[in-house]
Amino acid sequence: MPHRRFKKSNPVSSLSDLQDLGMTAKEIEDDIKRYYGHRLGRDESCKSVHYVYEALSLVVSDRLIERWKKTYKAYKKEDCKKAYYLSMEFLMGRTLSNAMLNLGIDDAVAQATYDLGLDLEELTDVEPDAGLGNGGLGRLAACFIDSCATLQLPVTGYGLRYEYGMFSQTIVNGEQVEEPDHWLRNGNVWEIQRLEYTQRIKFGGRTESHIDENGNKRSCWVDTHDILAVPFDTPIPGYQNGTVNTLRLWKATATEVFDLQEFNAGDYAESVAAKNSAENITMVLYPNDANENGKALRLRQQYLLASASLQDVLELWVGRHGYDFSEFAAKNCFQLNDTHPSIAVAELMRLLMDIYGLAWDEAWKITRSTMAYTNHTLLPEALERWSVNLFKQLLPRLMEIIFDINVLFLAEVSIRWPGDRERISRMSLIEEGDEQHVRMAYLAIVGSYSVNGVAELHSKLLQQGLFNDFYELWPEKFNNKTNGVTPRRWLAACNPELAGLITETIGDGWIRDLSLLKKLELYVDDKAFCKRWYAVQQGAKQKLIDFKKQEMNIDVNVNALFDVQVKRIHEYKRQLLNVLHVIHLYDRIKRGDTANWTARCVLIGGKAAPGYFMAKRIIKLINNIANVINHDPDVGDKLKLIFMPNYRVSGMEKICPGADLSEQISTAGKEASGTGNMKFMMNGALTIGTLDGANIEIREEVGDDNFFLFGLTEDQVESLRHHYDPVAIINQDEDLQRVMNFLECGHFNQFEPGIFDGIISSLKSPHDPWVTIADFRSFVEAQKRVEVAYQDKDRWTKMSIINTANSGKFSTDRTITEYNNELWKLTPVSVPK
Ligand code: 26Q
Repeated sequence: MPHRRFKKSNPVSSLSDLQDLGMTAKEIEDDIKRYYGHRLGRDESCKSVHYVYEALSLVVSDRLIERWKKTYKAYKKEDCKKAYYLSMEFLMGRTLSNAMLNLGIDDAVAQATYDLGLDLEELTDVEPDAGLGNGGLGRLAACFIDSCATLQLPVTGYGLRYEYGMFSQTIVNGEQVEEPDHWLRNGNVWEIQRLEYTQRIKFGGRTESHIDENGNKRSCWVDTHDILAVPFDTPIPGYQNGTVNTLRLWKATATEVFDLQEFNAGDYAESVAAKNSAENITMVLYPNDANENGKALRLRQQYLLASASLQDVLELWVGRHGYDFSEFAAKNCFQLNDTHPSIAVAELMRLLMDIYGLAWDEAWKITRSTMAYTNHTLLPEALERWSVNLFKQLLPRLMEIIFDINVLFLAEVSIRWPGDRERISRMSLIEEGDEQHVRMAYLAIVGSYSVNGVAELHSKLLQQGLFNDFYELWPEKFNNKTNGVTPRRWLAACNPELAGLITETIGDGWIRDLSLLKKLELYVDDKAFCKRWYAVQQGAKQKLIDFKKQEMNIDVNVNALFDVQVKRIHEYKRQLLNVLHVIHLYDRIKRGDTANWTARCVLIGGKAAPGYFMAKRIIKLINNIANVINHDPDVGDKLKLIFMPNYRVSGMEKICPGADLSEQISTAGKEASGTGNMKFMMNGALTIGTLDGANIEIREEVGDDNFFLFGLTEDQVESLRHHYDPVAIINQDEDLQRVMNFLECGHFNQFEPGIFDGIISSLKSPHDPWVTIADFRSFVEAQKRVEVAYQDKDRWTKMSIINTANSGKFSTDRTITEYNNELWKLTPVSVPK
C-alpha cells in the first residue's frame, strides 16, 4: 500500500532515518556486487579495473556519508566554535586506502575482495592522486585536516577544485616534459556537488560612495562582472572515531549561460566566450611553489577562494544567529595557509561593512580577532606582492579597503615610532617604486591575531629578520608551530608491515598517540626484534625495487644503501650537492679507490616549475649522469643513480618505507621546515642533513649519534657571503677538483656541448646564494660516516629503530593540538557511533 508510507509528519526526516550500513566482509562483498552490477551496470565482459575500484569506493563512501551526517548534527547541536583552514592547495593524494583505514574496515574489505578474487592493491593503485597542490604546503593542509578529524575538532577545509592538478611529469631524453593532469576524467566518487550553497563572486566594476542615515560614509561596488562559485564537498574521516569533517572546494562557473546585454547586442560568440573565461578561474593549479608574480588569473583564484568561503561562513552565521555579530569572533576563526588567501582580511571587512552594515571599528575588531596567518617561506622572492593597478582593476572595493587599513595602521606605527619615516615606508602595506605593489604578507600580519612559522629556526628567523619591524610592534602575535605529518597515512597505511610489527610489540595506541612509539626503545637490544625490524626494512626495499623495475627496467641490489632525495627541484634544496657526491663516488670507482666499498643506490625524484630553467637543467644533469653511471661496466652494482619520474603523494607512499637514508641537505636557513624529512624518519630511515628547518628538531629528538649532521649553520652561511670564494675551495680540494673536472670536460654531455655551463658557473660563482661548494667536503665526510654505520647491520638497525621511536613529535596530531590550545581554542565534539 504505497500511500501509507508517508504518514509521518515530515517525510524527509523519515527518508533520512536510515539503518546503519553493515561493516562485515560479507555485507561489504554484497554491496560491491550490487554497485558493480546495478549502479555501474558492469558484468564479466568489462575488462577495466576502474569500475571495480569505483564500486568499492562507492561502498566505502556510503559508510563515510553516514558518519558525516552524524558529525554535522553533533556540531549543530553543540553550536561550538569552529575553525576554517583556508588554503589554495590541498594535496590529498588518494582517498580509498585512507578511508578504509580510518573507518576501520580495511580488514573486512581485504577479506571481501579476496573472496571475490580481486587484488586489492591493484584496485587502490588505479585511483588517480588528487594532486591539488605543489608540495609541502599543500600536503601539510591535507595532513592537518586528517588530524583535526582524528582529534574531533570542528574544522572545515576551504580550497579550490582545480580541473587540472599538478602536471604529470615524464622524462624524455633526460628532460622534464609536463603533461596536463586531468584527474577528474573518470569522475570522482568522493565528492558531492552542493549547488544549494553556491556563492556569487564580484570582479571588476567600480565603487560608489554615499553617506548613510547615520552620517557614515558607505561604499558600493557596482557594475561588476560576477561569476558563481559552486562547492564540492569531500568527507574527511577521523581515525576510527565516528567523526567525518568536510573539505569544501570551490569551482568557478558562469552566472548565466549568456550575458544578455552582449547577447542582445549581437555579440553571441563573445558572450559564450565570457562563460568560458569565468570557468577558466579554477581550471588549473599554478605549478610553481614560489611566487609567480603578477598573474591576474592567480589573483582571481585567490579572491574566489577568500570571498566564497567567507560568504559561506557568514551565511551560516546569519542563518543561526541573525544579524548579531557580537559573538562571531568568539565562535569562528580562519587559519590562512600562507599569504595566498590573505585577501580574506580585506574581504571580511567588505562583507561585514557593505553587506551586513557594520561600522569600520566593529568590523576591524572582528577581523583582527578571527584571522591567523602561517608563513611557509623566508625566501624574499617568494613573498607575494600584487600591483596596485591590477588590484584596482580587478577588485576596486578591496583596494579601497586595503588603503584604509594602511592609513590607520601607519598612524599606529607613527605613534609607536614618532618621526621614523624610514620605518613607516618599510612597514607600509604599499610598496612604492616605479609601480606600487600591495605586500600581502604585511596585510596578513596587520589583519591577524597570530603569525606563525613552521619550525623553531624558521619562526626565529621571521622574528629577527623578515618581519622584525612587526615583531617589535606586536611581539605577542608571533609564535611557532612546528609541522608534522599524519601517522595514519605516513606509517599505518603506507607501511603495513612495519606498522604490524610495531603494533605487535607495543600495541596499537601509537596510531592516535604517536609519542607511544618511544616504547620501541625498550627493544633496541632485543635480538629477535631487531632481526624482524631488519627483515621488514629489507622487504620494503625489495618491494620498491620490484616496483621501479616494472616501471623503469633497472636492476638494483637489495643490500645496497638506498639513499633517497625526493622533493621539488629547487636550487636551495641542493639536489646539486647530492649530484656532486655521486660524481665523487663515481670518480673513486674509476680510480679503483673501492676498498671496503658500500654499494649505494641514489634515488632522486621531484618536479621543476615549468618556468624554472635552472631546476629543469638540474633534472637533465641527473638523468645524464645516471645514463653514464648505470651503463658503465666498471661501476656495476657499486653505484646506481635513478631519477624517479612523476614524484607525487602516492609515489612517496611507496618510497618512504624502502629508504635507508633521507637526504635533507638544503642551505641552512632556507628550508622553512620540510615534512618529507619527518615521513622518512617515522619509517625508520636515517637522516643526513644540515641544521635547517625541522631537521634541527629531528636531531634533537633522536640525538646526535643517530643523525648525520654536516654543513654550515645559518649564521655561518650569512657571514660567509661577504668573502665566499668557491674557486679557492675547489683548488684546495683534490676530490672536488676531479668532480668539477668531470663536469667541465663534458663527460656527461658528450653530444650536447655546453648544456651544463650555467650550472657549473652558478656553482663557481662567489654570489651563489646556496653556497653549495662550501658544504661539499663536510657532506662527503658525513657520507663516509653513513657508510661506516651502514656496514654494521646491527648498529644501523638499532639507529633505525631509534629514529622511528623518537618520531612522536612529528605527528600533526601534536601540531594541531598546539594550534588548537594556543590559537583556535575549539572544544572537541564526540560523535555518537
Ligand atoms: C605563489 C604565488 C603564485 C603562484 C604560486 C605561489 C606559491 C605556491 C605554492 C608559493 C609557494 C607555494 C608553496 C610553498 C611550500 O610548499 N612551502 C613549503 O611549506 C612546507 C610546509 O610548511 C615546508 O615544510 C617547506 O619547508 C616549505 O618549502
